[in-house]
Amino acid sequence: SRTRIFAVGQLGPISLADSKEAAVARLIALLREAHGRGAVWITFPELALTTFFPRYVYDDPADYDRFFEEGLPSPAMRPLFEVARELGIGFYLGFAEKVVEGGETHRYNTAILVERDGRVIGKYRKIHLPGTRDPIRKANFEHLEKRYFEVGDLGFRSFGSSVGRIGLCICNDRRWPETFRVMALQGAEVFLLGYNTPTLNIHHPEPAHLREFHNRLSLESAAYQNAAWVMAAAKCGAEDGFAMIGGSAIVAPTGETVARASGEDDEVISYACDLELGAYIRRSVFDFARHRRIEHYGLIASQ
Ligand code: CDT
Repeated sequence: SRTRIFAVGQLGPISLADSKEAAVARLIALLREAHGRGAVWITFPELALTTFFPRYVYDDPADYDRFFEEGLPSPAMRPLFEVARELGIGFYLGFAEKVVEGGETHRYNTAILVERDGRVIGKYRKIHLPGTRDPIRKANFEHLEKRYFEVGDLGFRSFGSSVGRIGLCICNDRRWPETFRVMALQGAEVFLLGYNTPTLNIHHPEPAHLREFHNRLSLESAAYQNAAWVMAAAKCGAEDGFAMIGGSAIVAPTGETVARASGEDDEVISYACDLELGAYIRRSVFDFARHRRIEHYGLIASQ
């Protein structure tokens, strides 16, 4: 059988004043609970070690470098790596990455895939960066991902693992169908993603229920249209008064949400996922090779 228990570790708020060590202790508690349920893999949120700092305006890297990690594992991540390897559970972790490449410093919104034996087997740097570079001063917070991060340079990839073929992306990527299709074309059977989604849309007024609905709609359509499992982990609740939606979910390749977080605090959800279900759908109704008509899709990649 190809049934494996996957878990999602939702995080409640992380305050600006909280240490990375405290965040990692919470991640380890979630990981232990997931392991206790028999999970082989756990998905954690985007930027899981700090508050969602792109809501704040900083000018000097010296003021925002403290949110970034250098090296893999970074010193802050090391205890998480150790416990995960000891328990034999793989994980997805989102964090702010600072790296010197070719003599230049780069900063990315990054996620990694860590195998059950502790090896880093995949890395993704966020491509769809929402928000602005400069403050727009429409609310009492900003969304400055374009200020702090470069567009990811690693593409949308999928990685072979001991539990199946995994594709990873981050938050805003889930709103774009191309994200998932490119990974599905590489055989991804499970998509992992973390998110931080402010309840209030700073660009235009939007009813709060639409934020939740669009999250769910994006996850369910990605799963259904690509015949893949989706694991989506929120960081949510009010971070120093700035509210973010919860709704962490596990979605089956049928498009059905099969597990859903109930609150806006630290919470594990899990499900026994049959990877053969997705494989069957990919051999039938969504057999890409037989049914896709790529000669009519050229425009998508040309503009
Ligand atoms: N973190 C992240 O990508 N959040 C965005 C907020 C969009 S509103 C500027 C999201 O798509 O959920």
